[in-house]
Amino acid sequence: MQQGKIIKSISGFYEVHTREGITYRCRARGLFRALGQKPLVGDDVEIEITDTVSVPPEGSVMRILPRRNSLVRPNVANVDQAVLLFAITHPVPSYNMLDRFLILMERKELPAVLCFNKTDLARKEEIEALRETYEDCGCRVLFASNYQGEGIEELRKVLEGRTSVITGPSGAGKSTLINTLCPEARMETGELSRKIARGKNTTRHIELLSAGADTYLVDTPGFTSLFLEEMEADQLRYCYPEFGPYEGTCRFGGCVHIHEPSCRVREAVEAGKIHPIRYRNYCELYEELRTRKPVYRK
Ligand SMILES: Nc1nc2c(ncn2[C@@H]2O[C@H](COP(=O)(O)OP(=O)(O)OP(=O)(O)O)[C@@H](O)[C@H]2O)c(=O)[nH]1
Ligand SMILES: [Mg+2]
Ligand SMILES: [Zn+2]
Repeated sequence: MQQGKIIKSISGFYEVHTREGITYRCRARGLFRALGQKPLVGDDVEIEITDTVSVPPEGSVMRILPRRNSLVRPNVANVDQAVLLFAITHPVPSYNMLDRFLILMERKELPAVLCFNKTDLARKEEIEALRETYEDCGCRVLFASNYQGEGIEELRKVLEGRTSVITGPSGAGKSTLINTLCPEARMETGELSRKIARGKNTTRHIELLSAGADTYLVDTPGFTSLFLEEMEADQLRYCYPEFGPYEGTCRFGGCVHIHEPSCRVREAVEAGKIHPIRYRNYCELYEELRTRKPVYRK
């Protein structure tokens, strides 16, 4: 029996990558269906090797080890963190979208690393503006360039020994980054990738790419919009770690830091202790959540 990780699932077969770096083509043992279990990409599994001569070698998935978590989009198990990759420019990041992303990660309790790419195209002031806006956002902030290699070693350390989903808007450089970090990856980049992401990417296979021992990356198609689902407006404030020190100190209990008098959060914004862009996003998203039409489900 060998332990490995499911890195890909294609029409009834699972590709299982072992510690030795060998990928086995496996069938799941018939028992899973009876147990109501379905192996997922990212699952740690035990396999029995059945054929070492064929190319690729073959085996059977015998047991799924306990799952730590699983995401829906992308449908992957045992994800340790998300890397939110945004270009500093080309395309210019939307602050609003960036906050939505951080909020979603916070809600999923998935640790996030914020990485701004394309430092080679950016002016110093653009970099500093982003650094200042996000320095207290609760997650690590890195700057990188796929083209010049800046920040890539730092990123490698952050990714080492973990499974990370690389996410962010189209054109940020996610696939280029994965091609840089994973020797075997051949992700499509540039215009082509964008066309696919818009077209038939629904049939796209999710796969884990190996970036070293116990290190896996998942590429995702870029998104253009992001909705905050299933969230009450008055919960939003807990997704802004900068507000934390002031929470509970405002004049009114349950202060949502919008219009209430003697609000410590608003005072902190005015005193320059909370970044105004973050606060402005908070107000916009709060309004969006507050006025959202209820969703009726059948
Ligand atoms: N100047 C510069 N361009 C980059 C860098 N990284 C990627 N690019 C370019 O940016 C464009 C988009 O890169 P992709 O890797 O395809 O972006 P993506 O995030 O995978 O985009 P989608 O797949 O559409 O979501 C390509 O033309 C890349 O060559 C970088 O560090 N600097
Ligand atoms: Mg891509
Ligand atoms: Zn307040």
